[in-house]
Amino acid sequence: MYTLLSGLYKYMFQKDEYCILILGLDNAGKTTFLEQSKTRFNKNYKGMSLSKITTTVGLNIGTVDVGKARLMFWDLGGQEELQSLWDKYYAECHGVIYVIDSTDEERLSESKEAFDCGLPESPSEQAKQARWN
Ligand SMILES: Nc1nc2c(ncn2[C@@H]2O[C@H](COP(=O)(O)OP(=O)(O)OP(=O)(O)O)[C@@H](O)[C@H]2O)c(=O)[nH]1
Ligand SMILES: [Mg+2]
Repeated sequence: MYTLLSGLYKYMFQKDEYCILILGLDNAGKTTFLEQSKTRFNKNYKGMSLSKITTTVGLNIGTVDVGKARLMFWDLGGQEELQSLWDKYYAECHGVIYVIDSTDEERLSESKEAFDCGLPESPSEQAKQARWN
């Protein structure tokens, strides 16, 4: 009976959790995107003033509930010295959002290079392996 009830409770209230990595160059707008998403989807979240957002040193985590899914966003700093950390988080995530500042034309090729170098060549294989190991 307990198993039945706990199964029903989980079915009704437990959310499926997914980890989403937010990547991109420094100053691309990753943290701003995360703050906007939290404000839009989390009813009781008041949001912080966008002008108060400063460069991310390390990792910034934010959670957003969408329907029956709980999305845990990992917003990584985009500075060059932090880009070497991207692939370590990449192996553990379910999805990636790559943010590009389309108005910063001078850095578009740098952004492409960071995307090509910062992530493994065969993403799905590496992600699958990480999940099975
Ligand atoms: N006009 C405009 N400004 C934006 C937008 N998104 C971000 N910004 C501004 O761009 C700057 C950098 O934004 P962040 O969100 O801190 O960028 P980031 O990608 O998190 O940067 P790092 O943490 O250094 O990797 C801030 O001054 C933001 O206010 C946008 O959509 N439009
Ligand atoms: Mg940031």
